[in-house]
This record gives sequence, structure tokens and C-alpha cells, in this order.
Amino acid sequence: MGSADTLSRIGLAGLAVMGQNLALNIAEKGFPISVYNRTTSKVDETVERARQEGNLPVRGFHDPRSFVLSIQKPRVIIVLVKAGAPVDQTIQTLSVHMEKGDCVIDGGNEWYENTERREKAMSELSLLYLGMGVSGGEEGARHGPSLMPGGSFEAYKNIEDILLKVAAQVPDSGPCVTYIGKGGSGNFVKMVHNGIEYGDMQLIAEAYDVLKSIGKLSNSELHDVFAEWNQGELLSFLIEITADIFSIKDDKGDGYLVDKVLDKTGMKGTGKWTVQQAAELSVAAPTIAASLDSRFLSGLKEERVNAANVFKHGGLSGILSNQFVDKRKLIDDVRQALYASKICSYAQGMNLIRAKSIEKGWDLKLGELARIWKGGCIIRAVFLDRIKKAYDRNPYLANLLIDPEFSKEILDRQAAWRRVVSLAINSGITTPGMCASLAYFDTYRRGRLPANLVQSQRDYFGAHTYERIDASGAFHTEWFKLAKKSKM
Ligand code: 2AM
Repeated sequence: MGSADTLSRIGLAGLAVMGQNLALNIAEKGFPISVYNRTTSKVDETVERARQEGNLPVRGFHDPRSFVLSIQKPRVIIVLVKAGAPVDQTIQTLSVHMEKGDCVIDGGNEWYENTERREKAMSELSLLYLGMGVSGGEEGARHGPSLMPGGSFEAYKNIEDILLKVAAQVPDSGPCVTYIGKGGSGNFVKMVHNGIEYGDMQLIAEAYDVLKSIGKLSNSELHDVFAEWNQGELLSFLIEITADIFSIKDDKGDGYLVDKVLDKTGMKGTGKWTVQQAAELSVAAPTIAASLDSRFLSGLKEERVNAANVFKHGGLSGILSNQFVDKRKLIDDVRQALYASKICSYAQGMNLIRAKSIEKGWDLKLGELARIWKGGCIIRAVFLDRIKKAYDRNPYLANLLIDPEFSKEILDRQAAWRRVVSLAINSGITTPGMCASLAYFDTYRRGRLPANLVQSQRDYFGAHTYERIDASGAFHTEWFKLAKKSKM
């Protein structure tokens, strides 16, 4: 049990997996930390871990008052409890002991508006508030996460030295943390990061499906393919762990573990929020939406098994078993399709962030976001460096697709990309993320769309008016009357 004789530099409340690991990380970087948790056994557990992991300066407290008083002023307390009401309850418990200028940092995956509400309520008590996205899972929290703090700039400055050391360090690009912006911007950016993560995982799963179902690659071949991809432009944490997954044998039976895992994907809500926000802001995010829909459909396991039975005589299994595929070519095509699809997915996520930034006046720096995602977090990838450079070249870039480098990369890969998607469609294998990305690209790159017809229909039945390509203003036509006349 700690005493308040020597003050800690910072405090952390909420000692589940992420909290415990982040506390140890902070202590390891030389910042004495006080820790607290509602269930006190976790406090003792954390202190014991700190002792075992090298006598790290972690002091545990069983009551909130002595915990708060053990921290040097202005006090900074990171809260890592379940998002929603538990955060409010924890703030309530702690804030009664806090004083003017002290700060709470919520490190959970919180809905950004909750952060804005809390920041306002805290400022009425002269307390500061930050909502900080933390990505990297257990390992990242312990050894260097990507941190996305938003809210009070003054509060950020109070702990910038800690965050710069605690965050993942990437050679040539620095610590994976930056002050994101005002209000709930840190949470919002973390939310979109998670949406992009959904997209990445879906696209990888589709690459796997095409290679396995059409290319007939074994797990061992899949391991080799992903390991090889991880040496090039696709180098990333998710590709690396995917390669690993294909090498793990089932410890409860024959074969590989991945084949025994039920094909049902769980979710906690940030992907859904991302798609909801995209719709709210009228930003197209079809790849991220496709990844969310795929999770929904994956959940209908029983219905799918039933449907598979209904359609089992549809002839597709014949296509799959009889078609000739050049494995090497397919592997190379899929790599290119994956990369091109990924560019489209990031373009969507970045444009969503920009739209919100404009709406809220957050002035977010997209290149900086790409930089702090280069290490620590789940979507970390060399690819992010290319995104950063694109925004360095032009911070006002309307869409990543038209950046000179990315547009060239897309053009170089489009033939392979189209081959993979067509092959998948003709084989009855679903590649919704790749299809959504391709449709996004094909829609975005066309100077004229069939939207003229939709607008004509709207004016026909609803007198919604239309604009003309050759004159300004709003026009309305009595389509029905003209059509009737022309039929006479
Ligand atoms: P616990 O160990 O006491 O359950 C993840 O669940 C973390 O959130 C845990 O540290 C958990 O504390 C904490 N938590 C969940 N609900 C809480 C609440 N209402 N008040 C305080 N902490 C809470």
C-alpha cells in the first residue's frame, strides 16, 4: 500500500488489461505512478506485477481519496474503465477529491460526444479533461501504443513529456502521439482508426478467401504468401499476424487452429459508429460499411448454413472445382487487389475525419494522424508513410486517390484488381470490401455518372428540381405531362 509522502507524477484508475499495462509502461519510462481500481484485488495484482517486472515505481491505493492525494499537482489521472456510465461514475468518485487545474484523461473507446459533455462539466469545476484514443491492444499499452489525445491543450501540455515517452517510437518519424485537437477529436479519430481497422481486416480476409477457395492454397502456402507480402508494400502488423495465424496448429485436434475457429466475427461498436458518422456527414465509406455488413452476416451462422443447403445445387461448387488457376499469378493479382482496395479504404476514413474536422472546427492534420498510426496501433503499416507524404505534398488533397503517387499505384494495379474481383464474382466467392473499394474508385474517377437519371426521376415524381449542365439555376419539368403528350 502506498503512502502519500512522496507524490506520484501521475495516476491511473481502472486496472483491467489495458489499464494495468499502460500503468506499467508509464512507470517503466521513469514516471512514478499511483494506481487505483474499484475492485481492490486488481490494485494489488498490478503492484505485484510492477515488482516482478523490475521494481517499477507503481504505488497502489485502495481508496479514491488517498489515491488522488498521492499525485503531484496539477494532478493528472488516466481513467481506463468501460466506456459510458462507468466513466461518469469513476469521474464522480475521483473528482470530489480533485482541485482546480487537475485533469482527467479518459483512455477508453468513448463516444466523442460523451467526452465533450464531460469536458464541459469538468470545466465548470475548474478541472481539465482529455479524451485519449489508445490503440495497440495489451502489447501496445505495455510497450508503446499509438495515443490520440484530444480536449484541453493545457492538460495535454501538462503531460506531454510522459506521453512522448510512453507512446510507440518509430525511427525517423518520432513518438506515435500528437495533440489531436479540441473537444472529442481524439475519440473521433480513434473511432475512425477502428473503422479503418475493420476495413483492413475484411480486405485481408477476402484475400485469404480468394486464395484458399479459388487458388486452393493450403495453410502452409498461405503462411508463406502472407509472410512474403509482409516484406513489401503491404508490410503491416495485420499482415504479420495473419501469416502467424496460418502457422498455428490446433492444440485440441488435428490440423490448423484457424480452420476450427467459428466463422462469426464479434464487434464492440466503433465500426458501427464510424459508418453511422459517415452517413451523418454524407461521406461515402463503402469499404468500411462492407466490412461492418460482413460482420453482421457472419453472425447469421445458422441461417447461412441453411441457405448453403438451399443453394447447394446452384452449380457454383462445379465452377470452383473445375476452373484452372495459375497460382503464382493469382497470388500476385490478389496482393495488388488488396493494396489498391486498401488505398480506397484509407481515402474514405481520412475524408470522414476531414469532414468532421470541418464541421467541428477541429483543424485536424491528416498527415500527422497517418504519422502517429505508423507504430503502436493495430493498423500500423509502412503504407501510412505514403499517406503522410501525400498530405505533406498537399494538406488540402481532396482525396488520396488523386495524389500523384497513389493515382499511379492504383493505375498500375487496376488490371489485377479487376481480375480478382471478376474472378471472385464469377466463382461465387464474396469480396465485398474489394468490390466496394473498386466501385468507390470507379465512381470517383468518372466525370459523369447516371445521377442525371436519378435526379430526373426525383423531379418527375417529387418536383425536387434539377440543375442543368449548360445553364445555372434550378429547373423543374412537367415530365408526366410531356410523357403523356409524347404517347398520344
Ligand atoms: P472492476 O475491476 O472493479 O470491475 C474494465 O471493466 C474496467 O472498468 C475494470 O477496471 C472495472 O473495474 C472498471 N469498471 C467497470 N464498471 C465500473 C464502474 N461502474 N465504476 C468503476 N469502475 C468500473
